[in-house]
Amino acid sequence: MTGKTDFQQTKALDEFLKKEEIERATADASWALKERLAFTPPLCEVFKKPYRTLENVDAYEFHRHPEAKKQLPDIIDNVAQRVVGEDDPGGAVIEGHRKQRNIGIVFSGGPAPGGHNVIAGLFDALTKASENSRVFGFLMGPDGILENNYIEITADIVNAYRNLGGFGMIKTGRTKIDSGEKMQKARKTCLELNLDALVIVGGDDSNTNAAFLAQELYKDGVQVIGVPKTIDGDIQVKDVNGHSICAVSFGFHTAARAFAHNINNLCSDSSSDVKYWHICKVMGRVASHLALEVALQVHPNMTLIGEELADFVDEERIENARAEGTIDYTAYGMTLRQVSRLICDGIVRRAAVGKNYGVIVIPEGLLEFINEIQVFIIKLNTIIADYNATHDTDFNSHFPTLKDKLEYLRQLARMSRENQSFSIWNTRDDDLFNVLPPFFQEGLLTERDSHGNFQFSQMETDRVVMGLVEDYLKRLADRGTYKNGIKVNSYRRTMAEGGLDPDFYGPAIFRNYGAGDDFLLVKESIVSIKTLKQTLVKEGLISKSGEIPTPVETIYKQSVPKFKTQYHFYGYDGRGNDPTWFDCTYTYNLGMTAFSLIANGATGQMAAINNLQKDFRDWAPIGIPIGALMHLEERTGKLALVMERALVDIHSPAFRVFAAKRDKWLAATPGEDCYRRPGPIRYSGESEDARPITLILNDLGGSF
Ligand code: FBP
Repeated sequence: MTGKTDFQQTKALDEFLKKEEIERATADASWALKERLAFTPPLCEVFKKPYRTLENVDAYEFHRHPEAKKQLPDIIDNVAQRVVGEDDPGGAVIEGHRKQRNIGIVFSGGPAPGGHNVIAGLFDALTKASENSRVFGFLMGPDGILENNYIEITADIVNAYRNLGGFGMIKTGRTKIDSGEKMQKARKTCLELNLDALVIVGGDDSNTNAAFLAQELYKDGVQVIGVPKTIDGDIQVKDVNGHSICAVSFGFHTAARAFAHNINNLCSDSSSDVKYWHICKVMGRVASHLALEVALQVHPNMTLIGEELADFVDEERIENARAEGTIDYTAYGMTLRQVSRLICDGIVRRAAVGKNYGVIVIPEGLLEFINEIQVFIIKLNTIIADYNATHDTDFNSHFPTLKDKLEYLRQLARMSRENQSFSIWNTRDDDLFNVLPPFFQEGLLTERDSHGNFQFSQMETDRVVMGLVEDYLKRLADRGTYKNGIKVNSYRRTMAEGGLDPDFYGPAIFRNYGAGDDFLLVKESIVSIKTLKQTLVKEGLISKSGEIPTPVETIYKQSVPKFKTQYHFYGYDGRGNDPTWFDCTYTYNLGMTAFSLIANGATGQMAAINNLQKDFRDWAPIGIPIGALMHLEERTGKLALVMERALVDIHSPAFRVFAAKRDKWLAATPGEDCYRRPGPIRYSGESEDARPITLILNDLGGSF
């Protein structure tokens, strides 16, 4: 009790809150924020000149898909165009720069660190060239274009978001402009706003959209430029001869560094507390680029790379089939069971040297690379898409519970039995599907995104895999092969403290006693107190009615591993992180590149920076023809023309280095783990992490 009235107390608090120190300590704008806003990313050389032209790069060759030629006739012959800095390029180019323009910009898909700097780069370049030009930011992603919902981007708005993560300035969305009706709505908005150009900042699907919009708006004279965004890092462009034109999309480096920093913290905790296996699911809808980069940054004990699992060939099965004169198609690609065995092997090996803890990185898109699951995904994609195309309600609203969905699938299976021409879901599929755990079934039946993609981020990939791991570890424990190694000194001390001779019991209890190893392994036949006693009796160390000596029982109990896990998901946090120096600089120059392409009349091009894998001095802004990157892919159950995604190349130097080092990083040997501290994200200053390690390694080339 203070003896003061409520009124007096409130007044005193009000006075207290007015103190300058309190205002400063609790202000929304932190020092870190102020510093970030004040940072100016360096410019590529070409942007230091007053004007820019475009120079065709004939050295980059592309294979243009016949379907793309048909659907994108006005932009398909575009070639790669390098941006060149000019002091005095002549009238037309100067005019092109100074022209007063209206440019629209939109974010599409998941946020990726650096997006605001694309806007800043575009805004700065545009308003410097012609101060009355205007930039319109479409709100909530492509929906903003369809609904003509936008804000005019001013210097104050840009200045409030420089070098900051997220897409907060204009938000984002996943709507795809994929129908004639939506195209017309988009066209209407562009014409109403009198847009000269539209910049679409997005992933493979959004850049696909950019190409189709460029085609649609070609005759209206509205230029459309794409910008390669996605933390997944799967926009990597090479020409037909393997020349790297765009090494990675923006946002990848920051997300990977954010995940790496946090996962390294887990490595510290795990190797201090020595009782948990930390299971880290890392984003990346399909490709495992983020998982690979995290592995190179942190050296966790195990990292799965989906692309490698898909490439696996079970030689033994092939041989057996060959002997029988048949082909075993199931021998290609790893099964979920085999993946779980691989993880178990690492866990068992580490336990044997006293390390019953560790960190495992599992890529979010792993299941895409597991054959058996892939078949389900494709079939269910088609079933859901067909349902949505022919009914007035969507699949998930009509069948809200798992029971309803399973019943619908059962009906389809019955139909296939009665009518041979209907075969998308047969009774064998139904039987196999019903063996899966309910949460996994639920995951496979979750709503697809608006592009018809399976939403791996909603799927508990890690739990699916680790469920099998836990089951198998139990079996290995029963077989006596999964044991904690006991340090020789610790064994000797425990026995001596109990007044027992270690050498008397050692050979009976351990399979490697006296072999000179640092860790002793209890015999495989000893899997319980009962079997321990049977062994001691058999070896004549105690009588049938005798008691197991307490120190021996203590040692046995220490050898029984308790497998305890903690699950973590690294995705949205890294996606929203403030960008690294690499991404701040990359994106600011991307915005400038987009303007240079527009000022020189380009359309249907993706703004990119060549040589990202090299030192900043070598970075070279470039326009890449999007139409030339298209191929046919299954989407919502049909073949569609889309920009090709890049998967992890398991023959690349980055992957080969990882594969060569992973056994060391498993650290299934006595001694310290090999964890690497990548440190927190920086946005200024040079460091070895100034660009992704994957890019550094791939640039070194090498054939092995
Ligand atoms: P983009 O390809 O749109 O950049 O998004 C990538 C991603 O972050 C994936 O890694 C992840 O699978 C997905 O978005 C998550 O999507 P959502 O935002 O719909 O949860």
